Amino acid sequence: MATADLLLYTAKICPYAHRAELALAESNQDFERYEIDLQKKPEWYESKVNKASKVPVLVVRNGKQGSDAYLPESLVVAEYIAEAFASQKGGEALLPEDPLDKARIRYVIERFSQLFGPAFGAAFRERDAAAVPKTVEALKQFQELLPAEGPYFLGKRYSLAEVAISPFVGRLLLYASSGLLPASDVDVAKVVSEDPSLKRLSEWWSAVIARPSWAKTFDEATLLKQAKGRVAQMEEAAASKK
Ligand SMILES: N[C@@H](CCC(=O)N[C@@H](CS)C(=O)NCC(=O)O)C(=O)O
Repeated sequence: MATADLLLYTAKICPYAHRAELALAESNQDFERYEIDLQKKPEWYESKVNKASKVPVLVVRNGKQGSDAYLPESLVVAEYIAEAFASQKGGEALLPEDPLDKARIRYVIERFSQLFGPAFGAAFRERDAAAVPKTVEALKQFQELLPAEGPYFLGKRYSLAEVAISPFVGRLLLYASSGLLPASDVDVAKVVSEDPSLKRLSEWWSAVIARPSWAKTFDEATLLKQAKGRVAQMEEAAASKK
């Protein structure tokens, strides 16, 4: 497919939606962006766009037989973008051809979710201070999957692994350095950037955020504004339960 008419339902706060935006940026695809306010979703969103009522959803307009295709689920969307627009307009092919490399990438993404997801969810959404150091422990374990020769999971080649994982690491570091995680003795941002035990992860991280796709998609000001609103709401809910 040479070009496509694409619409993305997305939200800056959402790391899953960020995966889709990164994949589009890396593939140099233009698209129309529709920001969904997750605190006040439009009433038509669930019935017209996604029965699961989540972002992201990529709409591929005028696809087969002239109809629009609605693709939910961030990894489905990111893989579609990777395959449909591989290395077009000078963009990076996000999925390797080799089946073994492809399988490795998928495993790394799955393992990251297993290790990092519960700790991050407990720290940010459940406001559990004890989970903050667990996010660092998760990153340490996860770091072991990075090859010695980097900077990326596939060595010199940026791939779907970075697309899928970096949105979560970015949010952890931003929230930690902006006081949006529960108070903890562990300074997450400092540990990740300075602690020798996370040297390899830090090298990976520096390479990811140096890419134009990161600057293009990581809107820190909007993200912080949305995240602050979300934290206020979660803390209010937690206080009313006490
Ligand atoms: N498994 C989904 C998860 C997407 C997801 O959880 N999105 C959240 C925002 S980060 C959402 O839209 N939640 C609905 C809501 O907040 O009402 C994916 O990978 O796309």
